Amino acid sequence: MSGTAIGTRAFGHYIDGKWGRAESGPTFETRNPATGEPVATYARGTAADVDRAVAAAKAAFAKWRLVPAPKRGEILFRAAQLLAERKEEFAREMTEEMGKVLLEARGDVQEGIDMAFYMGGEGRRLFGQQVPAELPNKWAMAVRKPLGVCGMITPWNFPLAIPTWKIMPALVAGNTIVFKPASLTPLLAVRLTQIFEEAGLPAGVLNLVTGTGAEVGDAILAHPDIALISFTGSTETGDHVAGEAARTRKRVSLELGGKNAIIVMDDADLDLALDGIVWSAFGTSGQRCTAASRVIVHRAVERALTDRLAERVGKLRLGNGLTDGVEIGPVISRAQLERINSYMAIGREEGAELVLGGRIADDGDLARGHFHEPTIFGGAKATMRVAQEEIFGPVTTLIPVDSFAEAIEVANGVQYGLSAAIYTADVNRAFRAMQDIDTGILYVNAGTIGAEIQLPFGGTKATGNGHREAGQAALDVVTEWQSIYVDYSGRLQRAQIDD
Ligand code: UN1
Repeated sequence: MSGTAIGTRAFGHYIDGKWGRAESGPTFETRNPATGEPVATYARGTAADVDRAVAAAKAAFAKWRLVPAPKRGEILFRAAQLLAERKEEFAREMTEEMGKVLLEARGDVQEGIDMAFYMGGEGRRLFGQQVPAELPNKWAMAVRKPLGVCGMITPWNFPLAIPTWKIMPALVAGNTIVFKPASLTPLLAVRLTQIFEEAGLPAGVLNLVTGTGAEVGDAILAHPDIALISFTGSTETGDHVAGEAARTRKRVSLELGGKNAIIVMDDADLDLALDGIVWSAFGTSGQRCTAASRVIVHRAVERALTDRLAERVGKLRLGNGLTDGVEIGPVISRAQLERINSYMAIGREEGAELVLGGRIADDGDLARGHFHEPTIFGGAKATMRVAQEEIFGPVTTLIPVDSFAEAIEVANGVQYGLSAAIYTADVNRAFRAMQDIDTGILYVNAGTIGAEIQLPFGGTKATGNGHREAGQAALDVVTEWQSIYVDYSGRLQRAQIDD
């Protein structure tokens, strides 16, 4: 194991440009999900800490909103540069605390770097609208204005990337932030905050409060001085977030669950489809919102695909994500492991065929962590719970279909709408899938994961509430439009009435 300081690292909140001491109050600890070893200790925040953080953010907003956007963008560029310099170090820390294999932890940090550079560039764009006025000697335009204090509540599966999706657009647009990371993985949130401090972000613009959802999260949801909540997590918690935030009429942006499908048609390149399924279903141990937890397969290729998939997945190596050659890391916690494993009995009782896996993996060193065998259910019906519910683990369910039309119907027949994919060599089918699949993200001849930050990220139906992160769409979440009319005619001109 790297880092002799493991278990001795302790971090307080970061409020108004100052780091508190973790030891000055109650704390909580994180543990490496691969080994059970302690990783770090954090201050366990309260509503009083949230109050202080919001007050700091509110005071800082008065100045930050007036800093020219290109200057705000320069701070993001510096943060991007610093993240790039520490990419390897941060990736290792992420693997220690969250468990994803190092290759993927590097990808998570890279996604944060990409977002920082992209939104840094927005400092010199932040396009508004300028349109012709209907009256002479009159100017008409709309500009983006920041909202104020934003409450950012982030999940454990992308400890760096998802915080950057929320924080970078908010900052470049002139907002200030109270940031609450998942209590299972605050380390990269601490690192990101330290990076901003080093990059010269003024005190109070970004405040970090660690702790539980019930204490810190709920205090953020209830605070009257917070204008926006951006939350990524389960649909169940998302419903709670939206309900609580409605009491103080906050804007709410939600990124919630998925039950993403890969369709494999009878004309697909099976080798390519297998690569996409293995990567999308079992990468990050299936703990991505975008994970392929369903494979909708044309009956003509069902047998071949099932057999070849089982052969490939059976060879995947489980273990500590810092060990060379390991392809599947642990899942995040004991509770999650048990939840995933409970679906094994659910699937079997419903009559799905257990093609591979199905057990908690506890041979040798694996017993120290939270490992689940990569699992494939085959021959499933689209209505079964294993074909409908988000499992968030290394489990995928194969559903045979007889036609393209049925494949589309099954793909759309779940409550979620985040990501979907189709493997086909037929350009007409590909375009019909683009037209008829009801998801926020769609892939043709690629798996369901791997969204790039310059396009909108998010989904339809129970996956969210209509907002998008990333790309230009992220700016719509963190800004308010102000339409401005300037009449330089020197006389009263009445819209809709005068010529
Ligand atoms: C998530 O799972 O919440 O497209 C985010 C992807 C990554 C982001 C996933 N770029 O899989």
